[in-house]
Amino acid sequence: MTDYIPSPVEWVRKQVELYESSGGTEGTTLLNTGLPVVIVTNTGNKSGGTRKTPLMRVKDGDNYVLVGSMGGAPKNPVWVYNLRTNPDVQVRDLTEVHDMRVREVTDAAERARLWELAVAAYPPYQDYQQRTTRKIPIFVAEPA
Ligand code: F42
Repeated sequence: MTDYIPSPVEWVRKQVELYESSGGTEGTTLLNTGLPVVIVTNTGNKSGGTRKTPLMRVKDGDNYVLVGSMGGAPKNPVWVYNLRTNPDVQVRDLTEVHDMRVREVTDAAERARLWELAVAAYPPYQDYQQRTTRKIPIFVAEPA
Protein backbone atom coordinates (compact mmCIF):
# COMPACT_ATOMS: atom_id res chain seq x y z
CA MET A 1 0.00 0.00 0.00
CA THR A 2 1.50 3.32 -1.05
CA ASP A 3 0.87 6.74 0.45
CA TYR A 4 -2.22 8.67 -0.60
CA ILE A 5 -1.39 12.00 -2.26
CA PRO A 6 -4.53 14.21 -2.33
CA SER A 7 -5.38 16.28 -5.41
CA PRO A 8 -3.93 19.82 -5.37
CA VAL A 9 -7.33 21.07 -6.62
CA GLU A 10 -9.47 21.96 -3.63
CA TRP A 11 -12.97 21.10 -4.91
CA VAL A 12 -11.75 17.78 -6.28
CA ARG A 13 -9.90 16.93 -3.07
CA LYS A 14 -13.00 17.78 -1.00
CA GLN A 15 -15.22 15.63 -3.19
CA VAL A 16 -12.88 12.66 -2.71
CA GLU A 17 -12.77 13.23 1.06
CA LEU A 18 -16.55 13.40 1.42
CA TYR A 19 -17.21 10.49 -0.94
CA GLU A 20 -14.70 8.21 0.79
CA SER A 21 -15.26 9.27 4.41
CA SER A 22 -19.01 8.71 4.03
CA GLY A 23 -18.41 5.21 2.60
CA GLY A 24 -19.97 6.30 -0.68
CA THR A 25 -23.20 7.84 0.62
CA GLU A 26 -22.36 11.56 0.29
CA GLY A 27 -20.57 13.73 -2.27
CA THR A 28 -21.33 11.21 -4.99
CA THR A 29 -22.53 13.59 -7.72
CA LEU A 30 -20.98 16.41 -9.73
CA LEU A 31 -21.70 19.79 -8.18
CA ASN A 32 -24.81 21.48 -9.64
CA THR A 33 -25.68 18.58 -11.95
CA GLY A 34 -26.75 15.72 -9.71
CA LEU A 35 -24.99 13.35 -12.12
CA PRO A 36 -23.18 10.37 -10.59
CA VAL A 37 -19.44 10.25 -10.08
CA VAL A 38 -17.06 7.36 -9.36
CA ILE A 39 -13.68 7.54 -7.63
CA VAL A 40 -10.82 5.91 -9.52
CA THR A 41 -7.87 5.04 -7.28
CA ASN A 42 -4.73 4.98 -9.42
CA THR A 43 -0.96 4.95 -8.98
CA GLY A 44 1.23 7.96 -9.82
CA ASN A 45 3.51 7.18 -12.75
CA LYS A 46 6.41 9.10 -11.17
CA SER A 47 5.63 9.31 -7.45
CA GLY A 48 4.27 5.76 -7.16
CA GLY A 49 1.82 7.31 -4.69
CA THR A 50 -1.90 6.58 -4.49
CA ARG A 51 -4.05 9.06 -6.43
CA LYS A 52 -7.82 9.32 -6.22
CA THR A 53 -9.55 10.79 -9.26
CA PRO A 54 -13.30 11.49 -9.40
CA LEU A 55 -14.76 10.91 -12.88
CA MET A 56 -18.28 10.83 -14.28
CA ARG A 57 -19.89 7.39 -14.02
CA VAL A 58 -20.29 5.89 -17.48
CA LYS A 59 -21.27 2.23 -17.37
CA ASP A 60 -21.09 -0.42 -20.07
CA GLY A 61 -22.46 -3.58 -18.48
CA ASP A 62 -20.08 -4.38 -15.58
CA ASN A 63 -17.42 -2.14 -17.08
CA TYR A 64 -16.78 1.54 -16.50
CA VAL A 65 -15.80 3.96 -19.26
CA LEU A 66 -13.24 6.57 -18.13
CA VAL A 67 -13.09 9.78 -20.15
CA GLY A 68 -9.98 12.00 -20.00
CA SER A 69 -11.82 15.18 -20.90
CA MET A 70 -10.66 17.56 -18.20
CA GLY A 71 -13.12 20.17 -19.42
CA GLY A 72 -11.66 20.24 -22.93
CA ALA A 73 -8.27 21.51 -21.70
CA PRO A 74 -5.44 21.45 -24.29
CA LYS A 75 -3.51 18.75 -22.39
CA ASN A 76 -4.49 15.33 -21.12
CA PRO A 77 -5.06 15.07 -17.37
CA VAL A 78 -2.11 13.49 -15.56
CA TRP A 79 -4.14 10.46 -14.48
CA VAL A 80 -4.21 9.36 -18.15
CA TYR A 81 -0.43 8.77 -17.94
CA ASN A 82 -0.85 7.05 -14.59
CA LEU A 83 -3.33 4.58 -16.13
CA ARG A 84 -1.10 3.97 -19.16
CA THR A 85 1.76 3.06 -16.81
CA ASN A 86 -0.21 1.26 -14.07
CA PRO A 87 -3.47 -0.22 -15.38
CA ASP A 88 -4.54 -1.74 -12.05
CA VAL A 89 -7.09 0.51 -10.39
CA GLN A 90 -9.97 0.46 -7.95
CA VAL A 91 -13.28 1.96 -8.91
CA ARG A 92 -15.54 3.12 -6.10
CA ASP A 93 -19.17 3.37 -7.24
CA LEU A 94 -21.21 4.55 -4.25
CA THR A 95 -20.73 1.93 -1.52
CA GLU A 96 -19.04 -0.66 -3.74
CA VAL A 97 -15.33 -0.84 -4.50
CA HIS A 98 -14.20 -2.95 -7.46
CA ASP A 99 -10.67 -4.11 -8.32
CA MET A 100 -10.36 -3.42 -12.03
CA ARG A 101 -7.88 -3.28 -14.87
CA VAL A 102 -8.04 -0.57 -17.49
CA ARG A 103 -7.14 -0.58 -21.16
CA GLU A 104 -7.09 2.39 -23.47
CA VAL A 105 -9.60 2.15 -26.28
CA THR A 106 -7.91 2.47 -29.68
CA ASP A 107 -10.28 0.55 -31.97
CA ALA A 108 -12.33 3.16 -33.87
CA ALA A 109 -15.63 1.28 -33.79
CA GLU A 110 -15.33 0.45 -30.10
CA ARG A 111 -14.38 4.04 -29.33
CA ALA A 112 -17.36 5.40 -31.26
CA ARG A 113 -19.75 3.12 -29.34
CA LEU A 114 -18.28 4.03 -25.94
CA TRP A 115 -18.15 7.73 -26.80
CA GLU A 116 -21.91 7.63 -27.43
CA LEU A 117 -22.45 6.07 -24.01
CA ALA A 118 -20.23 8.71 -22.45
CA VAL A 119 -22.10 11.60 -24.06
CA ALA A 120 -25.45 10.07 -23.09
CA ALA A 121 -24.28 9.93 -19.45
CA TYR A 122 -22.71 13.39 -19.49
CA PRO A 123 -23.63 15.55 -22.53
CA PRO A 124 -20.92 18.24 -21.93
CA TYR A 125 -18.26 15.73 -23.09
CA GLN A 126 -19.39 16.62 -26.61
CA ASP A 127 -18.56 20.31 -26.08
CA TYR A 128 -15.26 19.42 -24.41
CA GLN A 129 -14.16 17.46 -27.50
CA GLN A 130 -15.02 20.45 -29.70
CA ARG A 131 -13.00 22.77 -27.48
CA THR A 132 -9.70 20.92 -27.95
CA THR A 133 -7.62 19.59 -30.84
CA ARG A 134 -6.43 16.55 -28.86
CA LYS A 135 -8.50 13.41 -29.19
CA ILE A 136 -9.94 12.83 -25.72
CA PRO A 137 -8.55 9.54 -24.38
CA ILE A 138 -11.03 6.86 -23.31
CA PHE A 139 -10.29 3.86 -21.11
CA VAL A 140 -12.46 0.92 -20.24
CA ALA A 141 -12.15 -0.54 -16.75
CA GLU A 142 -12.94 -4.26 -16.58
CA PRO A 143 -13.21 -6.52 -13.51
CA ALA A 144 -9.66 -7.66 -12.63
N1 F42 B 1 -11.96 14.86 -15.15
C1 F42 B 1 -12.02 14.24 -16.32
O1 F42 B 1 -11.02 14.25 -17.08
N2 F42 B 1 -13.15 13.56 -16.72
C2 F42 B 1 -14.26 13.50 -15.93
O2 F42 B 1 -15.23 12.84 -16.29
C3 F42 B 1 -14.22 14.19 -14.67
C4 F42 B 1 -15.32 14.21 -13.80
C5 F42 B 1 -15.20 14.78 -12.53
C6 F42 B 1 -16.26 14.72 -11.61
C7 F42 B 1 -16.12 15.24 -10.33
C8 F42 B 1 -14.89 15.82 -9.95
O3 F42 B 1 -14.74 16.26 -8.68
C9 F42 B 1 -13.84 15.90 -10.84
C10 F42 B 1 -13.97 15.41 -12.15
N3 F42 B 1 -12.92 15.45 -13.06
C11 F42 B 1 -13.02 14.84 -14.30
C12 F42 B 1 -11.63 16.08 -12.69
C13 F42 B 1 -10.64 14.98 -12.33
O4 F42 B 1 -10.98 14.44 -11.07
C14 F42 B 1 -9.19 15.49 -12.30
O5 F42 B 1 -9.05 16.41 -11.25
C15 F42 B 1 -8.79 16.15 -13.59
O6 F42 B 1 -9.06 15.27 -14.67
C16 F42 B 1 -7.32 16.50 -13.58
O7 F42 B 1 -6.56 15.30 -13.36
P1 F42 B 1 -5.02 15.37 -13.10
O8 F42 B 1 -4.55 13.99 -12.86
O9 F42 B 1 -4.31 16.15 -14.17
O10 F42 B 1 -4.98 16.19 -11.72
C17 F42 B 1 -4.07 17.20 -11.46
C18 F42 B 1 -4.80 18.44 -10.95
C19 F42 B 1 -3.17 16.67 -10.37
O11 F42 B 1 -3.59 15.98 -9.46
N4 F42 B 1 -1.93 16.97 -10.50
C20 F42 B 1 -0.95 16.56 -9.52
C21 F42 B 1 -0.07 17.71 -9.19
O12 F42 B 1 0.53 17.64 -8.12
O13 F42 B 1 -0.04 18.67 -9.98
C22 F42 B 1 -0.12 15.41 -10.06
C23 F42 B 1 -0.94 14.14 -10.05
C24 F42 B 1 -0.16 12.92 -10.49
O14 F42 B 1 -0.79 11.88 -10.76
N5 F42 B 1 1.18 12.94 -10.57
C25 F42 B 1 1.97 11.83 -11.06
C26 F42 B 1 2.53 10.99 -9.95
O15 F42 B 1 3.46 10.16 -10.24
O16 F42 B 1 2.04 11.06 -8.82
C27 F42 B 1 3.14 12.28 -11.94
C28 F42 B 1 2.98 13.63 -12.54
C29 F42 B 1 3.73 13.76 -13.84
O17 F42 B 1 4.43 14.79 -13.96
O18 F42 B 1 3.63 12.88 -14.72
